[in-house]
Amino acid sequence: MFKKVLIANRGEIALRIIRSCKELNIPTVAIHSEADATTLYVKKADEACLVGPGPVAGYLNIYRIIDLAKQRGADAIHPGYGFLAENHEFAEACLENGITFIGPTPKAIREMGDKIFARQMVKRAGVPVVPGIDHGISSIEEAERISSEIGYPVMLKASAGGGGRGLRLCRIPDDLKRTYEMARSEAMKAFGRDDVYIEKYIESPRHIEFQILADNYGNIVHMGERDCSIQRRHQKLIEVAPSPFLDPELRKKMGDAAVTVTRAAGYTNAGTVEFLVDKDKNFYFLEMNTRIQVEHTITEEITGIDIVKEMIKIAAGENLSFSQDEIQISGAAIECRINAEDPRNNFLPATGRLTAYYSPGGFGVRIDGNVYRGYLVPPYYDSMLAKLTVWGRTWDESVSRMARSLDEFVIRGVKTTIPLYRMIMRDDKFCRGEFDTHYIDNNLDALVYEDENDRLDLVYAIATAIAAHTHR
Ligand code: MV4
Repeated sequence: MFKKVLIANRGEIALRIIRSCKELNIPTVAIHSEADATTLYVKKADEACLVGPGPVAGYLNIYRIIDLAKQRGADAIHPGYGFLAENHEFAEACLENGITFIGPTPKAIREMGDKIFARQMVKRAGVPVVPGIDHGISSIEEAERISSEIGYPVMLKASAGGGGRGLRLCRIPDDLKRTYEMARSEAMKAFGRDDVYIEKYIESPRHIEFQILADNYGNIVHMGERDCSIQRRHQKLIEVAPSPFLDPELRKKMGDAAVTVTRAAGYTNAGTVEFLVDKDKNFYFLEMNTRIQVEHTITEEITGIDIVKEMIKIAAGENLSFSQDEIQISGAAIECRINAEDPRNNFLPATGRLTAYYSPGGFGVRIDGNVYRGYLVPPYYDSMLAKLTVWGRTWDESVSRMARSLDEFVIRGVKTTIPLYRMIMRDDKFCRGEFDTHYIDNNLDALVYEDENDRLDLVYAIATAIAAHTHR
């Protein structure tokens, strides 16, 4: 096992990784910016070092991070999600410096980051992909010819994109004309590569992904699926497991397909195989994520398996300690991402100090966070304050438990997504498990609520006015 693990990340996922390391008796090194210096994960790690410069660049500074690992005697690095997690050059640099990267091989990261390559590979393995072309497009004429063959609407995608970046929906040939060059130059700016491809557009799909674990000896299991359809602008908000939309037969077929993809890719460690599922329950491979994901907690709750711990054990060269038959899906889990955002103002991110923070608890309730009363929400990072995950014996019990937990949750000082989620847990369509990727856009206006923070703002405004008019 490793002597020491450096965590190349911040916030809740850094704390999440520290917790698994503690249970494995592995000392940890946290890295942090100046803005993060006094936050919880830094205190909970055994050692901490400042990585400059600035609030973000340090977390992306490959050679500085590897240097710190060497200085502190860390023989492994966990990248978390975001930042360097899917950077194959970082994984490679770790290896070259004799440090184990806790994740897949650089080759797997690079290959899965190339969406055209992944599509070809998956198709060869016999797993369905969305109807489309399997090579890059080289001209607008070719794009038009292929789109009319596939049939509109189509989606223009950047090969280096993913997670919703570099996408263009084209309903008519004119859309393609207008966006083709723009899509290419945007892809070049964002990813340094401008190859694009085209797929048939799947209307109102569900986004269903399978969690995978694979050791270095060819043992591969899936841990069931997560339904991540409830999102806005490709930011997931609520995830559930298992998906209310899958029956046992489809679950088996998709789980087998996810394992097939993993095997064909020669993939190791933890990963996620994403699918789109259409109204007629056809499923199509979308992409493979080569990292631990934010929403991994719901899979842990329904399987009882600590995914981060498994990642560390696999990276240390251990065999998977369970087979597919030994993974039992039990009950249902829901995760709500508690974001500092105002859903009634276009999900505008909020910054400021948390003047009150009281997190829910009780049976089946789990909080993964890095905030507390007095925490200053900085403007530099994503707006997720905490993840609230609940488990219940049934879907209905987990919905009631999430509603109850959200009612207990108190956060004051910044606007959050909590009031919106309270409404969603009481929405008939959600409660019946009837939602697709358009749920938030289609229902936001109907999900009206009063934010207790607004009432408090009024109280403070009146108090300030009274104070200003009081003669001393
Ligand atoms: C699609 C699609 C419909 N048809 N591809 C968005 C995330 C990225 N991984 C791919 N995405 C989509 N690809 C075809 N051929 C619809 C989406 C999509 C979507 C997918 C999952 C979750 C939310 C979404 C929201 C809008 C579009």
